[in-house]
Amino acid sequence: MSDIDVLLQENRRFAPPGHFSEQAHVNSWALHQSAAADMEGYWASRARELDWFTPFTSVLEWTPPRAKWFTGGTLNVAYNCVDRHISTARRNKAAIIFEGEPGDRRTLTYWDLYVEVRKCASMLKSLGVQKGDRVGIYLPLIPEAAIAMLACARIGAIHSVVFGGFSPESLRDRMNDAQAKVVITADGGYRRGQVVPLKRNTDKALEDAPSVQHVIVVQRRPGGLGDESFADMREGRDHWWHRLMAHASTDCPAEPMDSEDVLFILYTSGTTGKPKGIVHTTAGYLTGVAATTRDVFDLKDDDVFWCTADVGWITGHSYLVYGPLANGATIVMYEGAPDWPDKDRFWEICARHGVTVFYTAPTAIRAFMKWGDHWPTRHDLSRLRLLGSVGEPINPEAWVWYHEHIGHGRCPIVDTWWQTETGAIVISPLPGITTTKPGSATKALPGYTAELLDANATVIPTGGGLLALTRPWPSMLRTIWGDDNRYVETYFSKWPGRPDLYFPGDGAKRDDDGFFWILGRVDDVLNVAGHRIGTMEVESALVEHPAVAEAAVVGKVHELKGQALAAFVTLRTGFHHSSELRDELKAFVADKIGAIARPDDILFSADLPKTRSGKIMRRLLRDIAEGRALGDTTTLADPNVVAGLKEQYESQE
Ligand code: 7RM
Repeated sequence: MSDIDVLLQENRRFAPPGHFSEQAHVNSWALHQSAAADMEGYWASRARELDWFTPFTSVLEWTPPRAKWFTGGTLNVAYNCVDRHISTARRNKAAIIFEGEPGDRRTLTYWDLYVEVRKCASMLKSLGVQKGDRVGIYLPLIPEAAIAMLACARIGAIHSVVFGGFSPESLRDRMNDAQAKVVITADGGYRRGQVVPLKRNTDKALEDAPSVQHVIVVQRRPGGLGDESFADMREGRDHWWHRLMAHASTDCPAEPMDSEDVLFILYTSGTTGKPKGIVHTTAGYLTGVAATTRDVFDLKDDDVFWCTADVGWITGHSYLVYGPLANGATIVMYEGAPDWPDKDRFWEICARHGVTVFYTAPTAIRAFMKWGDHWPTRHDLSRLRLLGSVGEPINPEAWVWYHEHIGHGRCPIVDTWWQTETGAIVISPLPGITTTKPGSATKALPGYTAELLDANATVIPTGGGLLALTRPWPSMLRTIWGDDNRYVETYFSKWPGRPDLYFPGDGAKRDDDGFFWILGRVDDVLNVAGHRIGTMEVESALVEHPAVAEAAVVGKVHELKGQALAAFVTLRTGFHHSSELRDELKAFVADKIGAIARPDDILFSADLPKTRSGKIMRRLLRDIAEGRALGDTTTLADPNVVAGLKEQYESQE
């Protein structure tokens, strides 16, 4: 396999503002240097920032591709996220500021959380849940989701959160794979003014999930004791959360867990086949997320941190719940959609709660750009001091828009690269020291070693190649639940004879400063006339055009070139498609990055097919561009989008 060609040049630079650097937790590169000199020593010291019941005796046992971190020690994740703050001034500090989509609000202090988590843990125990048992969590984004996760952690039960937007079939498959004993759900959740029927979905899922013995139902819909006809409670199996909690005891000590005990399983859909149950363990995971939350988001006691991700994704696990709470931070949690009831809901929330650190995804940023600058302008965003991005490569244009229109030129941006499998952020700026470049996730954080490799595992110092993590790290996945072979094959078999090299599946380029530019999944890389082109660069060029809000680029078979490019383009509000604009965009790309990347086809569309976590699904666009039947569409947020696109694409030719 040849290297990936590097096309796009981005020369803008953003040094950290002086006032930011002065107060930042990390304000020199010495941390990187000392961590590189003694990786294990570095992580041991970060692990010691946690509260341990018994100290660990060994830092790392590494028998590639298997790592054990901090063995010999015992600790509890819920204790670290809640109990340890109770004996400090944080006792009455807001832990969770919650806002429901309909506008209901609740604030839980650390003390409130302490009460709720212990009661929830007792409730689980009273239903027979024991250490090591699996508990499914299928809830809207409400405080009970965090409480349930922490309650599981408290008693050593393994949670598996399933995103509330998933279907009954997805829930069923995950509960069966995990052999869950209990499912925690709600009578409904709110999304764009509609009620998502979570309990009905659960009933449907459980028709064929015999391991589940009990269902706990949070009453989310208003109306006294809950609408039993809607929730349809099944005698003996189903229990209202509030009824059990009313009698649950706060007397429930945190279970001492071994460092390598499983904390949770989180399913992630691979490109093909059944979802993978990514397994994370206790001490390494918490060390990784606590340390990166503190350093990357520069969290201080007076910060209000809003990570917009749902708990159904790893971002919600690591940077909505575990990382911030381990740091004793105040978090904002919002249940609903960014455009409900209007397209400024996020900015209204930022202004109302005085959000200081805001972390969202490029897909959302591009939607804000598309909707227009006037939405954020209406609100007071002056408390914001730091912005973050995660989930996909962020196009330089979106980065600069975010910097200007949300950060008002004042807030550093941290573009954080990581995965469900890495557990915590791996490549990211540190906001007090890194001079950022729009579109680059910059460098590996202290304690991580990322390289670009070619097919023979030779290091590529500059240029394009395969991203690899060459040393183990504490929050790495430990296996795939029930399928250890798949763990080895998927992540540690890219370079034969080198089970020590982790392959994340992404391509990247490295510039002269050693900065990484993630180019996307290698499955998406294009090959045009022998040039390997990352989709990200062509998409970024398109998005630079003032008419374009979002673009997805795929390859289609071409007799001469091997592949030709097909681009799917969404326009910004106020722009209209025409054949002139199509020609203009083709010329624009050719001009920006070279004739090699000039798209053969451009299709204008109102929406792009995305996964439920907002990542563009190029595989289906390839099916369309190559005239094939559509592959699996079950993981899409809205399967209608892709069916509509197919029709449109075929009728234009
Ligand atoms: C956190 C998360 C992982 C994949 C990863 C990449 C892509 C995530 C960035 C990014 C470029 C980023 N976990 N990705 N963050 N690409 N820049 N800052 O998203 O398991 O759901 O996805 O997402 O391809 O491999 S995930």
